Amino acid sequence: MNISAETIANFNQSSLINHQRQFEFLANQLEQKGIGVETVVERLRQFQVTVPSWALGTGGTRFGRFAIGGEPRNLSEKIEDVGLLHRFTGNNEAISLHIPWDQTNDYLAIQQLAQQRNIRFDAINSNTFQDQPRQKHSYKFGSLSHTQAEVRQQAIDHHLEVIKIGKELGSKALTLWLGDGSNFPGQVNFRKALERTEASMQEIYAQLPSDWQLLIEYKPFEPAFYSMIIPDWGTALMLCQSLGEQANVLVDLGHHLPNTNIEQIVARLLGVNRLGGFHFNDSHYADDDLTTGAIKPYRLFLIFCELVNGVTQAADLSNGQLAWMIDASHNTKDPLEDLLQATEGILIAYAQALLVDQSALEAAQENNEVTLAQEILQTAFRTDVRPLLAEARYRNGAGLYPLQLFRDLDIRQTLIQARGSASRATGL
Ligand SMILES: [Mn+2]
Repeated sequence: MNISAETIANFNQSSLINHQRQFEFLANQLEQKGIGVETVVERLRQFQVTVPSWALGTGGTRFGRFAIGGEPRNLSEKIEDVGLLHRFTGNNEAISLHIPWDQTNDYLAIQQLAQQRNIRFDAINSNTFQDQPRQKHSYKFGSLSHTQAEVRQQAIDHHLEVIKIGKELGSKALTLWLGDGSNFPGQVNFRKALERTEASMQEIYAQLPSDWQLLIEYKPFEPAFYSMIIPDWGTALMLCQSLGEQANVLVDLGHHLPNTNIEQIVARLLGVNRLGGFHFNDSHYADDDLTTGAIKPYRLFLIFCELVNGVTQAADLSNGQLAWMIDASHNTKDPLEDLLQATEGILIAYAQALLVDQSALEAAQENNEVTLAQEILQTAFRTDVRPLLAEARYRNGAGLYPLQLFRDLDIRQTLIQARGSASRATGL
């Protein structure tokens, strides 16, 4: 499905006067405080959030799955769906693939389709947390950390295959997340398991193209419930430092124990120049995979404050330094609507962080003005920045209000008519 520029312009026209009134009111208020609104809007126009191929269909839990209908049946349809999201938001220009879920026999055709839709390929993901049909060795007891060399070799070979596919598509990063771990004390030798993992990763890293990054993800528990091979950012950082400069840590917001200070982790990784990027989602308990910004928007804002403060002086987060990806799963909402909301949630946090008076905050910190520091942050956080986002989208030729546009055009019903009500996307 391709939505024309004219359709979007017509939709925008109906809300334009109202939007302009809101934008001008906010812009005046911010300008009076000395905030350069044009710069903020420009940053928002440039910022791109990658959509994971596995979030385009409904997810499920181990208890069940409720299909929504019209889900993409193959990789081409996934590219089309991301193209649609990008048309609506102007902020979703890339897709992150997952191998083998997205395996296909004609990557050239896929690349051409992506070009037509103005979509590029972000980090590509491997999968050694489940066995695949016709696979010789099982990953039941681990992959890169497995006790047996032939299982480790199979997992290494899989990663090299993923790199090869990524090269064909123009990806520039491999994301590595391992489900390896143990469920009971005594099951694995912690030290030896990590040594084996490191040795396996070295073989993968040796084959990484020179302009690629290896993004290493960590997670405290699940699927293993006693120990995970890379449970925390410290272990991920150790591995990155041992591998080389192209290895960086990927922070998945849901991969922390409750109340972990994620913004401080982000600052630490920035400080040693090993922050590779993000998997955005939100959580209340653990790896809940909920919509970004739905549960703890203040935490998301504080993370963006560290990024704006730490990445560059110009606070430009779209310079290709970091990978920005959503990693979520939608069990009860329309997956495309959910991705629109997630993208909005991320952009809101970024916009609010751009409103923070950095020099006043620094002065408050230097002078131990605790109350003032809190006021500075909360003043930015409590600003309704949505007119800035709408303005950025409008200038990009995208929808002023993407979710409303999605609903007005009855996109889900159109997708169901084209793909059927029983279509099921590959993935989680
Ligand atoms: Mn993730």
